Amino acid sequence: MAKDKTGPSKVEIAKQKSNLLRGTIDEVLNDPSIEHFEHDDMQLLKFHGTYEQDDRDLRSERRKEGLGKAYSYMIRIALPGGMVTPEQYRDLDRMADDFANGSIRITTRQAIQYHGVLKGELRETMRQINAAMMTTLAACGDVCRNVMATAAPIADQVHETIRQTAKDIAVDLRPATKAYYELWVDGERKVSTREDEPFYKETYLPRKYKVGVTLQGDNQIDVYSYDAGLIGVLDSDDSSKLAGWNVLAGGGLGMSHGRANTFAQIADKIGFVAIENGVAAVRAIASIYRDFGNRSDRKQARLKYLIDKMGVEKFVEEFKSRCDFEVQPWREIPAVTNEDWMGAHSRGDGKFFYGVFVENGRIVDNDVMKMRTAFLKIVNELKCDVVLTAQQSLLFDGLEESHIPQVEAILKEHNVTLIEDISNVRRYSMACPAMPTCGLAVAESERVAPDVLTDLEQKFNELGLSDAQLTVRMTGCPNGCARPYTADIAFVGRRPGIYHLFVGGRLAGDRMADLYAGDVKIEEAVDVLTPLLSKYSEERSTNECLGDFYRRVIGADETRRRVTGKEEPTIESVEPKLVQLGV
Ligand code: SRM
Ligand code: SF4
Repeated sequence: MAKDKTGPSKVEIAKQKSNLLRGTIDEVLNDPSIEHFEHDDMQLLKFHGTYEQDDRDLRSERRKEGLGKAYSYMIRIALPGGMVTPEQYRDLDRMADDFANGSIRITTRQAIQYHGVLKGELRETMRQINAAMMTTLAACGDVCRNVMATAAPIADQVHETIRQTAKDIAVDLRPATKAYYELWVDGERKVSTREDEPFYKETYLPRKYKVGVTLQGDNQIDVYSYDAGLIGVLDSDDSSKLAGWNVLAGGGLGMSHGRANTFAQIADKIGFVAIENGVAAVRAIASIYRDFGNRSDRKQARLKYLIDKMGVEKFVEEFKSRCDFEVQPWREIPAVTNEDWMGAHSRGDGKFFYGVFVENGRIVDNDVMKMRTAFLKIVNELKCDVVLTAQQSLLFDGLEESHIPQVEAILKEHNVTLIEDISNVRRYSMACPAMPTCGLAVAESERVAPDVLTDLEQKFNELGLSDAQLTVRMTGCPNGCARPYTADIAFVGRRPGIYHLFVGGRLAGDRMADLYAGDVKIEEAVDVLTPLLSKYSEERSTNECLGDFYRRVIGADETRRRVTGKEEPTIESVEPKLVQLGV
């Protein structure tokens, strides 16, 4: 029988009967004979910041041996603006060994993930994370997720306002249920109290709600990709001050292969509000989403689908009706650039910060490079703060100028590559975790991306393109976790070893890429891209990035805002594009 898309989805029902996110999590945690959680609790666990996963490398072997899945848990720690104190970093490092698989993973949204935590240690891990003054509450689930902010720790009023606003939004939209503290922090107390969830109510939001805060011209966080965004607009009379926020809504990058009604989209321009109303604006957008979002079909539940259905004008009308402050028209702002803040920079107050590239966000020691040891040593010796970037890398903050050679010496001593020795192809790259932890992966990502980049690097060098700035991203499925659809080049997993290739986004993150070639074998991907890269090498204009070149030559839409799941070419469809390219 076809699924009824008019009634509440299974997840909605699970939320509704959960007693504000409690479900039977406590009972299952307390019973060591229960190996893993069932559907409803699994959904509720996400709101608490953890996902049940299993090691997909081991599945078939275990099946042959008559064994079930090898369950473990991914834990995500929400850190607004990616800000981490030295004490917290030390705890993060310690817990990676005590409870997880020895790696600390920086996410594309400035959070931290652990993988491989066992059920029996879940409660203690969460308790220790909270004892270290961090939280996993609302890092996942149908709520406002980790709030992003431009990572640049510049010491001025403008950046301070951005950081503070991200923190304020996180606090304002944090769930009120005490279930989290009862389950993970104060384990002795019996789970009994029933309290209100004044904003979210008992079914929370229809789906996840993502928010980012940044400054005009600075799109390091990819602000156009989220459900809601605030872009600080500088005062035209005094550029040391913010005049207010440009407000965005309805971005989102998840879609499903072959589903015509799913799409990845750049956010719409909603209006301009005063600085003191930024948090309320983000809340007002969330409230429209809460009240009108689709609660029957989770594939149609993100805010972008609601806005698409309502139309932007009607959405803005509804938004204004919920704001008890003035909403002015969107203000024109300068074009966006993207600074990744790698290497040494001045904060502007006599102190410095230093950015280190972390490939795919995975802070780990391996046979060649002892990155985790190096980072801990830097934090221990220099007692510096850490800021996680939206490119899965990190900045050591609050350094004296004299510390910079010390940071570099520690990095070198542990074989951590300095930014000047990293190619542009790799420097701006990202890949999602995919196999073996992600239950939704249909292809590899993080584990194959480094080798694909090596091949691309060779091609770029061969073609004299090593100076070109571009972003290359890879995901193991079309959900878009490494934001592939805004990249110059992206690989989006279709099935094992096979990827769709996208081209035509750019570092600025302000438009969508085109599907360039479908169903490409990973080992042939560089060859498929070569005609375009050759032409780019011969005909690019000064500082023209690959995405811009592609759009100019193909005559493609400069401001492309949407990619739909129905774009389903075969490998042959690359041919017409090459003809257009004159190849
Ligand atoms: Fe994501 C689901 C990892 C950023 C869109 N994402 C998942 C899950 C939890 C898989 C699952 O549901 O079982 C992945 C866990 C893998 C693992 O083993 O760790 C996962 N997503 C990630 C991270 C860790 C990727 C990374 O390389 O860092 C990022 C964590 C961010 C964070 O700290 O909160 C991550 N995910 C994103 C982004 C990018 C962003 O937000 O900047 C997107 C696209 C933007 C968006 O949301 O539209 C993204 N993730 C998704 C989706 C598709 C949602 C949709 O609208 O359809 C899913 C699937 C889902 O929710 O059903 C998903
Ligand atoms: Fe998993 Fe797909 Fe996200 Fe990669 S993009 S982490 S494969 S859900």
